[in-house]
Amino acid sequence: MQNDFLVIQPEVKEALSNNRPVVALESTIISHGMPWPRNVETAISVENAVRKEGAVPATIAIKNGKCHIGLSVEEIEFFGQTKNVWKVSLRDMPYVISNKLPGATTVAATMRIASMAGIKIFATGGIGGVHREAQHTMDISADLTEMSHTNVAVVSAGVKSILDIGLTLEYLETMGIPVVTFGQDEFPSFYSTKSGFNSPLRIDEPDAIAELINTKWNLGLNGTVLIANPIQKEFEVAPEIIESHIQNALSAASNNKITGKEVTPFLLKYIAENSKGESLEANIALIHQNASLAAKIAVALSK
Ligand code: PSU
Ligand code: MN
Repeated sequence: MQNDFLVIQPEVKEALSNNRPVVALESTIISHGMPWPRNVETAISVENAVRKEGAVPATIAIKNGKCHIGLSVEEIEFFGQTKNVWKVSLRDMPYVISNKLPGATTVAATMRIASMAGIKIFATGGIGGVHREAQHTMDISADLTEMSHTNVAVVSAGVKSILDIGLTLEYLETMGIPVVTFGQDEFPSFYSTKSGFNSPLRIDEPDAIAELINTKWNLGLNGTVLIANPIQKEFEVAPEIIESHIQNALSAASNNKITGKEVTPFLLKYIAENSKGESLEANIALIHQNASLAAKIAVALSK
């Protein structure tokens, strides 16, 4: 696919033109989701987790007016260390690109750019969703609307309980997005395998997930399939512990009058800084898990 705004790394380009498996990865998590240097170490080792399963990683970010698909180690360092990198969701893309600003892409923007390049699957940690109190704030992530029409499957660790998990699942249903939990009945909540909500679907094999994705698109149904991959037990953080951090983070956000696109990064940073690194370790572990599962599904999709 030709697009003047895309710069595709040669290895990724070659894989795509030979129908070999490629997994897209986002950059907001690098610039806004984790502290340096763990963010850079994680971004690099997550790419290795994708390779280990036989797929090619394509970390996506915006620089010098172009959408970069596949970053060098130097570029990952740049996005990990530079202050004032934009957090780019869909609505920010035209401004950041036309002004040639550096931008780290959210799930929504990463999916869209991946789709422009012809990548079919994307791995992340947590997706955006319907925030708690959204009935008053209208704070619903553009990740959800993007998932309703862009044909890139998404692997995440479920939905963080900074969001309203029940409302997010309702919204996904409204948007016609199949939600599949890998290997268990309950929908996971990022730090925990539990959320109190049943998953709409459960599938235990990556090949069968690939089959579902292909069937959806072959039917002409546009949009993602959301694959929720539960955190491994050894990295789980008890829901009560996380809930108390979230309550504190929400009060701090309200006291500091945090609104709009700053809300999610503020909450994530607050929780990471106040949970003695426990949440950061969980975060890192599950991004690796998600990248491996996405790579297995990518391999199955390319058969
Ligand atoms: N949730 C997480 N970790 C993240 C994000 C969300 O657990 O890093 C990031 C992702 O890039 C996601 C974005 O796409 O935040 C959502 O931001 P917003 O809620 O402003 O749409
Ligand atoms: Mn928002």
